[in-house]
Amino acid sequence: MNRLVVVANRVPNPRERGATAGGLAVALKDALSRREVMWFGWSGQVGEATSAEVAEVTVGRITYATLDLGREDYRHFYTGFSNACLWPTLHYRLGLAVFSREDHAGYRRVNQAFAAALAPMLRPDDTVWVHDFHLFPMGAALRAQGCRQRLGFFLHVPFPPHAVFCGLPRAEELLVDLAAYDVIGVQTEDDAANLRAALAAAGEADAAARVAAFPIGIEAESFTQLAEKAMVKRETERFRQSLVDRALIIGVDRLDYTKGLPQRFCGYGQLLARFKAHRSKVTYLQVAPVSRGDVAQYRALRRELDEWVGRINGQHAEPDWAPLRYMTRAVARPVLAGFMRMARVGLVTPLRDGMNLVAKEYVAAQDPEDPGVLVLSRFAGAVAQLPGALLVNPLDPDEIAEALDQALTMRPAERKARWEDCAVSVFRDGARAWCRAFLSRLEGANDA
Ligand code: ADQ
Repeated sequence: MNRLVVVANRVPNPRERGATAGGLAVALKDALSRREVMWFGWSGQVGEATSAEVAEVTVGRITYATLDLGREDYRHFYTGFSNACLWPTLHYRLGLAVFSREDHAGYRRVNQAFAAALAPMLRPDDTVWVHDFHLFPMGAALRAQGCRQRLGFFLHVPFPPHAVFCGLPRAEELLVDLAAYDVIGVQTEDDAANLRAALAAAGEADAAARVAAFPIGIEAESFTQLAEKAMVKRETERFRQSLVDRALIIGVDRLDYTKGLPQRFCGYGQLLARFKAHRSKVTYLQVAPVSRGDVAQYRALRRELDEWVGRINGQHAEPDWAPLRYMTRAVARPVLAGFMRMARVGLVTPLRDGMNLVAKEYVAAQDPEDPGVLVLSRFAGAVAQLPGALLVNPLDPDEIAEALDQALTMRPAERKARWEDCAVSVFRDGARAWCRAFLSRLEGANDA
């Protein structure tokens, strides 16, 4: 089988495997176990200047090929254009986007540098799979280097309606860049329709035909096992004891403004204010490790959340009960899986989300005989695969409160039926199916 070259902004640390690995490494596990793979991208290190030499480490059949980013490139490419401009735009939040020509130039420069470093390493029959919004121009930059390999692209985040996207300065350039790929994958049919319309408007009607939705999944069976194993861990037992029979609501997110955390806290406050029977009977644990702390909006969000936590606990706590427990430290995945299994409610309310794998992980973590209820934002890509969830508009705190009340008081038979409706797709359309569907489209593409 020919080699697969995965290009992503961050390359995982070769030492982090198995239960500790997260994100893309889990999603790609099937491909990584079946064929020779080169994983190419940023090392996660920042130095004086972006490295001219690629560092290579080979573990088994996987080669990790990385570059360090220079301080200026990190600031303009990563923090600036990728995180402060593209991220909000793609999540429909044009008003939060901060554009500067320096950032934009840095973004293009790093994509060029990555392509120039990768091109000489490619074999003629490699399949190249580029991931996410940091690397829109990578395919076009590789083509400019003379690369004729199959090039696929997958966008992990939403693609907004054209009227939003074209508000971004130089948006059309990115669409022309995308046309260099043989397959352009997105998470949902809505994203696909939006991207097709944008490509057509940019005069790239041919490329519009190469857009398809490939909803990403999780490795559900392994997550269930992780959750089961966690039940006998000391951390789980300690946590269970601390709840003293109170129902648990759990939220697990990166600390990001797309995840709707202030709105969620507000909704929980409404539950305590309006449905008084739950007072002293429920505990909400929110785990939200700090991410992108060097972007101003993320620092502001952190302060806002600190205030919310103080307000809710201040207003509703009893001497022997704190309604909201909030952690900005990371919790290890194997421990988190157990917390999810213990939770009567999984609360997932992003304002926009490409997919949201936490929602699927919550379903996989449940005990099928006594499952909890998923309360899910209608604006998460995962909605299409989770028909048993209670859907909410995250901007309406009363709707969140009502859904929480419904979940907390739901009879076991309904909980089970709803969970089964969600479990079908979570277990069937997993990471492996996603990976295979994308690669078979890409590898079939040039053979046709
Ligand atoms: P994220 O925005 O990071 O991902 P999400 O899909 O919810 O969002 O999570 C990805 C992974 O990170 C999951 O395995 C999850 O368990 C883990 N994670 C999230 N919060 C965590 C926490 N507090 N502690 C430990 N682990 C945590 C982007 C897009 C999503 C898309 C994914 C995959 O924004 O829309 O679903 O990529 O394509």
